[in-house]
Amino acid sequence: MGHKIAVMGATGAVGREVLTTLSERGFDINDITVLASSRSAGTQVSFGEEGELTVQNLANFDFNGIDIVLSSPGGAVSAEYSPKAAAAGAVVIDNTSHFRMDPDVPLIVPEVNPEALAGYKKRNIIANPNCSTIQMVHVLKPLHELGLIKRVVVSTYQAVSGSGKDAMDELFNQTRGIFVNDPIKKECFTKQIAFNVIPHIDTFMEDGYTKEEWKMMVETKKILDSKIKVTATCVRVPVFIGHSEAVSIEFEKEVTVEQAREALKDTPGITVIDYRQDEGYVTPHEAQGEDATFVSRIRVDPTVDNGLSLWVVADNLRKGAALNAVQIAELLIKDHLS
Ligand code: A2P
Ligand code: 11C
Repeated sequence: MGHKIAVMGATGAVGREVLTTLSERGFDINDITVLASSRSAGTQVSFGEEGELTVQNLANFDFNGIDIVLSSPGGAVSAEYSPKAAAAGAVVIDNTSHFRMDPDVPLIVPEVNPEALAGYKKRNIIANPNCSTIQMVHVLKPLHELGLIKRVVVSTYQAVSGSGKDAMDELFNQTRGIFVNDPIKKECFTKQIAFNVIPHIDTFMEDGYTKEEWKMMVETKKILDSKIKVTATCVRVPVFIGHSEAVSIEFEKEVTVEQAREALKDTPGITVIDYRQDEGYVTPHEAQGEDATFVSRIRVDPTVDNGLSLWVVADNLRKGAALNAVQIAELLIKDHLS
């Protein structure tokens, strides 16, 4: 038995993490194909203990016979190839923003809305939410069940890996360049990212929000509850891996800090580390390489009725991308493909 898997964008920051996650979780694989652009066709990527896999050119690949495609080659490439893979009979789990708001494509965080997965048959495509949305809705879900969330105000501190492998190189090269007095090159980011923060992720929209901020608003509604209002400010910070979020939540009913803490502790995949003392909270440095969504700094927001504020950190390449996608694949197999 086992499943025939293709990983699209396998040489990228998320694609490599998908391979690591599949291997670490002992995913039931019969055959695995790794796909990327013609630039890297013929090169190798490592796959756990199993060794190296040779990258194939996505443009020439025939998806017939593939059961599941895990896709992270960027929105434009996914827009072209995910429907082709789906038409050939594969179920595509897409990590780009391209299909997320399509009403015929479920947008899934397994701990939050697993029931929505059944809708995948309309297009054979399932969307993985934006990384900053995933970790937030993971935390909001048990709190919504406690007190009905009305409004969320979130500020993010997002790692450069959210923008891909070239962006990670840009942070490294700028940081090094500043020490050795080399010229600063800006390719992935509009401003210098080394020793700086940039309040601009993805493109600007007409209303002044960025698309990253818009994604947090609309994806939260699609995944959790269309009545929840979200306002977001998304900021890129000079961290390689791990997105952090300062989240203030306004509820219909009172939710105490103790109730929130207990509900979060009981939620699969969430780890609460909240000691109100030096080092009694999680930073991206500790979250890197971990599967959990971490919650710290839970406290009352006294500026609204029924308000709580908290700090959320997760590895954006794992729970924010690869892990969530692999969890969706596991759920798909358990509930629909076996
Ligand atoms: P390649 O390494 O050959 O460029 P990241 O998000 O980290 O930048 O990674 C993007 C991933 O998507 C890489 O695996 C990249 O492959 C792949 N990719 C980018 N453009 C294409 C394309 N036109 N066809 C297939 N894969 C692509
Ligand atoms: C970032 N959240 O940190 C983005 C990356 O919509 O899939 C994911 C972009 C997306 O830059």
